[in-house]
Amino acid sequence: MAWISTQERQEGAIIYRTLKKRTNENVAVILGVVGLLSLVVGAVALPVMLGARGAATSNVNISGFAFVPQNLLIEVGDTVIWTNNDGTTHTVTSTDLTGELDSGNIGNGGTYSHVFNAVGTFTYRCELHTGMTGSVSVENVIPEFSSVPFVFLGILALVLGLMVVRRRI
Ligand SMILES: [Cu+2]
Repeated sequence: MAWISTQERQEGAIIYRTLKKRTNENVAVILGVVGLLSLVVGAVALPVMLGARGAATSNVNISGFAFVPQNLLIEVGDTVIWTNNDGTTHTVTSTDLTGELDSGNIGNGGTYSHVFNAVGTFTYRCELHTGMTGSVSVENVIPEFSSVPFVFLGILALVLGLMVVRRRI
């Protein structure tokens, strides 16, 4: 083992403390920057997420004694418009317990529209031609982009940064 003088030992301790302090300063700065950036992304993303998807409209064509498409998948708040393109009168009438759909008679060229505000599968048929059946499946709106992880990450990084600073860098 090499002999180390007291002076060298003190110098070594000072260098060590300085390096540690600099490292902590850098870590705090990086965490602070990550935190602020994440909060900015989160703040920008939130309104984008909320406004990204307005209610949509889907169409069902009543043609050739059939609902086309027969099974429709939509999201909550969407509107469905049935248009009767047959020469014959048809109806859009619920066959499930919800009774959600009750168009009455729809003549040639007539339409029936309905807004779906509940999640679930809604089955229906034409009361005049009961072999004509269809369904509308309504699912929850899936956010295309969530700001939640960014806000979470931002707060976490800022808190960690503050903890590093608090430890007297
Ligand atoms: Cu019919």
